[in-house]
Amino acid sequence: MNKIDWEQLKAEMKDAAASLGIDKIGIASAAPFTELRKRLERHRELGYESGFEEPDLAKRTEPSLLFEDPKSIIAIAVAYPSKLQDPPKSEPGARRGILSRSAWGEDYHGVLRERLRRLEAWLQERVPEGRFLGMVDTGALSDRAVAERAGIGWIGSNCSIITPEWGSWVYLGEMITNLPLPPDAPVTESCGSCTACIDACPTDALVGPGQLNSQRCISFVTQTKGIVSDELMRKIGNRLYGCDTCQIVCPENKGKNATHHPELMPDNEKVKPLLVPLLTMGNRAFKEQYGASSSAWRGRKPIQRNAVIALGNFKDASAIPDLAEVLHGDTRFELRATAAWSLGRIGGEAAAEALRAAQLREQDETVREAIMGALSSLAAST
Ligand code: B12
Ligand code: SF4
Ligand code: SF4
Repeated sequence: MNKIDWEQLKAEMKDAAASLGIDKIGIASAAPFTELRKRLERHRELGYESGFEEPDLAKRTEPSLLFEDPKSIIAIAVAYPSKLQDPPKSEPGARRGILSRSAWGEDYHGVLRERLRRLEAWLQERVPEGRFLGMVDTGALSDRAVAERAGIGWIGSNCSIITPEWGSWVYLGEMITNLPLPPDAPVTESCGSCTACIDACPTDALVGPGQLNSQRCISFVTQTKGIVSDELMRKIGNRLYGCDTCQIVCPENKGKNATHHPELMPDNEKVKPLLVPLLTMGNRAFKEQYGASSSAWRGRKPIQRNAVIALGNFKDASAIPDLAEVLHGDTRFELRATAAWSLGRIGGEAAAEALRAAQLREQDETVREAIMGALSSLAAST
């Protein structure tokens, strides 16, 4: 590989990025992420992890543990849309939930892996001795830390990588390689004195600039499978998967709406669906409607539970019979308990009646508690 002009190859690769379906490429050195290691240790001590991260901190921060003799890391970003065209209205009797923008199009894991394969083939053609290890989200490395080092963008106070070109509406991926590509410099932009995301976070999950307590982050909560606390259920609003609040308020995202990747474009009815039909959706229908989206990775239960919560938060009495149906007939205790909460939140005599009827037949202790909690909150409000 001696005779190769690496600077030249890097420039050609960046020129080829758009033809490979990639919006930005940057190069990071493959040196250990020593500062990140300290941050990750502190993050764990404070109990701020979500549990979705790779648990082995050495693997997260030392590329040489993942790849023999790494020489550089190629970071990529692919931009995604942030706006719906003619979104359907959420109206009384026809309330709708919302999926976060990162789950709008085709599952980005597959899309970015395909982009990395194209990039690998492009490089292999020019350097047959090249070796590559690609990863997107589920790999051990911190995609954001790699992207920051590679000059893709800066780490915003909302934790997201913000690119000067596409804002934070970008997916990230990377490839470790034995090609000694010269590293890029980190971008020089920063958040300055802005604190809009920290101020807007509904649960104060952003405990400081670039520091998140995942356990309080609505995005995380929407992806859990159990029963959610009263406080967090109120704050979920109508979010069915993920949360975009700290990105929507970001001035760096103003006017940023990448619509040039057809497979990442949203289908309005899928990303802002009617809530009631979700309640009774079977596995097959779920796979048909959501199987191709990244929101499906935890199965249908979290999305259905969130639909139940959203109906409660809308306080739309027309949903009472549907929620009563869940409370009486759903086989999953988490769904029944959440339906009890939603009925309590909507209130009124019809909701109370459904709760009392369920109390007579419910056997599960957790659900019984939820029913009693809902009935006493109803009694307190009358
Ligand atoms: C676990 C995880 C989550 C968890 C925890 C998120 C978190 N902030 O820690 C939950 C489920 C909450 C989550 C939510 C989301 N996620 Co997520 N998630 C991940 C995952 C798998 C690991 C992240 C992780 O290790 N977190 C632990 C923290 C401590 O490390 P880190 O975030 O990687 O890096 C931080 C440190 O490097 C630190 N840092 C390092 N140096 C310095 C220096 C200074 C001065 C400061 C202040 C900070 C700092 O800041 C970085 C950014 O937070 C990554 C994929 C991956 N393999 O990296 C995707 C990833 C971070 N998620 C992503 C996305 C899109 C989201 C959501 C926007 C989805 C949504 N709409 O709901 C939200 C955003 C929530 C938020 N405000 O961060 C994208 C981010 C794209 C981008 N532009 O930044 C990633 C990279 C997936 C991908 N490949 O595209 N996610
Ligand atoms: S994703 Fe939502 S809950 Fe999480 S930090 Fe951002 S605004 Fe807060
Ligand atoms: S809202 Fe302001 S502080 Fe937060 S990430 Fe955007 S620019 Fe930075």
